Amino acid sequence: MRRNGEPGMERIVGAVCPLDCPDTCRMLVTVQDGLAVGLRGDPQHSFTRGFLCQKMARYLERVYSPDRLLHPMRRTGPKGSGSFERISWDEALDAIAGRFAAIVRSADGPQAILPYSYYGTMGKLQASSLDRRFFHRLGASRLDRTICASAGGVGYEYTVGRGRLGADPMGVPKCRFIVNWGSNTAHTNSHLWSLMIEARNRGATIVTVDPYRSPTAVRSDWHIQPRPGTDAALALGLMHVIWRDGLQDDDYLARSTVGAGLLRDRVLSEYAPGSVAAITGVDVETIERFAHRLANEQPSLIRLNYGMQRHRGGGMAVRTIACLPAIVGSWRHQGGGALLSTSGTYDFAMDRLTRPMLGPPARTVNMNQLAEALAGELPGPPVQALYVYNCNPAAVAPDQARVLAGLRRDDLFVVVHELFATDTVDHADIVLPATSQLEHVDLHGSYGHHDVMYNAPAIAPRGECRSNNEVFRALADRLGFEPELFPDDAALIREALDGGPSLAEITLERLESEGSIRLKIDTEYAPFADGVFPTPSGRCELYSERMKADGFDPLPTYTPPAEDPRTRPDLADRYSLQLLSPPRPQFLNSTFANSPRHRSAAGDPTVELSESDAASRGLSEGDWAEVFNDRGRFRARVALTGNVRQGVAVAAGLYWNKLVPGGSNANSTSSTVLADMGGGATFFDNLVEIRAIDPPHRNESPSSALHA
Ligand SMILES: Nc1nc2c(c(=O)[nH]1)N[C@H]1C(S)=C(S)[C@@H](COP(=O)(O)OP(=O)(O)OC[C@H]3O[C@@H](n4cnc5c(=O)[nH]c(N)nc54)[C@H](O)[C@@H]3O)O[C@H]1N2
Ligand SMILES: Nc1nc2c(c(=O)[nH]1)N[C@H]1C(S)=C(S)[C@@H](COP(=O)(O)OP(=O)(O)OC[C@H]3O[C@@H](n4cnc5c(=O)[nH]c(N)nc54)[C@H](O)[C@@H]3O)O[C@H]1N2
Ligand SMILES: [Mo]
Repeated sequence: MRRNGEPGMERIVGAVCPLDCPDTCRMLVTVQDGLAVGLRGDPQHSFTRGFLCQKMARYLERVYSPDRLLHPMRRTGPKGSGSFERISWDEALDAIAGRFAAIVRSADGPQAILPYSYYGTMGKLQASSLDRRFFHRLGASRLDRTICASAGGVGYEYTVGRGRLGADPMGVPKCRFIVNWGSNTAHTNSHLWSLMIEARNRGATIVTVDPYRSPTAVRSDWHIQPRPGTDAALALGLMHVIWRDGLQDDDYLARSTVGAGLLRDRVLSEYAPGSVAAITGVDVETIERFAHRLANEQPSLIRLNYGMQRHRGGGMAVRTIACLPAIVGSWRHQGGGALLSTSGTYDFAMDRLTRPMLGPPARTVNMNQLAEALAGELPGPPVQALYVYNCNPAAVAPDQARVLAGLRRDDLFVVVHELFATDTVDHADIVLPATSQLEHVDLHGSYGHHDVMYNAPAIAPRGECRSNNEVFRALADRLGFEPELFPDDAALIREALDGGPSLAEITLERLESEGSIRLKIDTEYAPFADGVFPTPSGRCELYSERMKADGFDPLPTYTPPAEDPRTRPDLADRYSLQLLSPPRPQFLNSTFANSPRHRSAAGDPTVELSESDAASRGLSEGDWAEVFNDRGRFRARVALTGNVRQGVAVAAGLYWNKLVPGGSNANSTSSTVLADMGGGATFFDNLVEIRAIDPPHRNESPSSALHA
């Protein structure tokens, strides 16, 4: 099929990186005879400037991988075995529609169907449009998508009024003091990191606050290493020093905040550097110096990310840190203040796209509690059918052993729409093959810059792959839903763009020709320079009536972790190491963990320990060890990098279970305890123990390990 003009003719198609990452790079795909033969970053894109990360630079290998799923399949072996036979799309869609219709008619009703998705693609269309309409119209259970950013989103919103408004990354080169707080920026937001380096070249200092000497901490001028989950206490200690030493911005505080006096009284009486040092493990002198520099070296920026959110007190920690810019007056400057996410600047018409009011009211299931949902422990009817897309819960969800046990329930009907045979796919009754980003159309915002972007399809779908939206259209048709609710993708893009002032004059036609367009916001955008905040009071709420009404302390406070040996002696007897399991740079969550190139670059799973913790357990560099707690266990090689303090362990990377010895990853130990706000996940609030084991046999097949 020659769809692309003359044989041999090359054309360049503008695309967008679909990964769940703040950078949202613009890419240029070279297409020849219907094949994508080249892919590079777009040097014209203002934020990403032509540079792609080590994952997306090789995206064509993924698109054309021999491992792509290319046709629908039906399970033939036991659940989890990954044995399937090829079927036609008609057979697959009939099986799904038939089963869904039967569940809708059953005594349990449609709420026994649970959609399960996250951001395998960030595209507005393929991540949150017809899927939402379909499941709302069906009356299925609703999914609260809390696995990543919801605790901090809510905490930030209490303070500044809109969870996802923050400093303009394009202003970062002007900053003088830059803090990466719980953020591995050099790897997880690498284009922002380049702007930080630009600031450093102009004299700025880069600081990282992280219990782990992360790659970003290694490259920073100053690394502050608190105990996990103690960030709020550290921030309150900074406030103490700032007020005690008169470093606060009185004018900004008086004009633009609520509750400054109350907060000042609290921190002066309760958070003296000595007590904060005892909680955080950060010494008094560091706390004093950090406070002085943050206040004095303006513009200062706090890039706060996910590290501190994945603990029980994560919402309150973000809420507390988000007060600092108003106290030191850093919101006055472009690039200054705090940056959690930029996505709130976009006025996409999300409600029109997703239609939350469609269909009957239904229960909401928190996605972090998939284990409980599949075990029938949540209120409402038992889950009879699970439809997974854009997500790999068998590897990424907490309390993995219980998630897998749930997925293996014989009476559960599981549909998985995927590009690759993930651990989740192995548990499917019906597997549907998904298009890659080069094979479908999409519209993108970003959570790390301010551009609206258009992803044009570059090539025809491989094999029989279909996009998420195509599948929901076909299922809607089979279930007799109103066709006007399931229009084509161009119509959906127009609806999404018809949202509000920041999108004024941005049309599908312009996007098709320009590819990427900055939102209609100031060139020198500084959201709170005028001191007006989108809170109920119109000010930055250091004291929050809304929090009080919601049952929280209305003032910032410190909430200890759920699993901390110092506050949980009951657990500390058996499990004394706080395990952090952040992503590995070679993978994007569990995406790319099946790519031979990225797997070999990442190497075996590792667990980093302090010398003394290793020695007391008889462990040496390179030894295979088992990391375990009451929830489960996984294997990793001991790495003595000097990057963790005593009492902390780090197992980076979300490996695929079936591709590692032992057949499980770090989420076999993480818990489904929810964070204080937003129902957030607590992946890093996790006490474990570690013991030596024999090395895996050379010929031990990872998949036989899984099914042993
Ligand atoms: N290369 C790559 N980039 C990615 C991703 C990826 O998988 N790979 N994932 C993307 C996604 S979905 C997300 S959500 C973001 C995540 O982006 P980040 O938030 O930057 O990533 P993490 O590595 O999860 O967490 C950052 C750091 O927080 C630290 N940390 C853990 N506990 C605490 C704590 O209590 N306090 C403090 N201060 N720090 C703590 C960890 O040690 C880690 O170094 O990155 C996105 N970008
Ligand atoms: N222990 C621990 N656990 C974590 C984290 C951690 O740091 N530590 N991080 C958490 C975070 S921040 C996040 S965001 C989650 C991420 O968890 P997930 O959202 O599950 O992310 P991925 O592992 O990248 O899996 C996404 C899947 O979507 C598929 N996909 C991509 N595009 C499409 C498409 O167009 N259609 C369909 N149907 N499928 C597609 C990909 O092939 C991939 O398998 O994991 C969380 N889990
Ligand atoms: Mo995430």
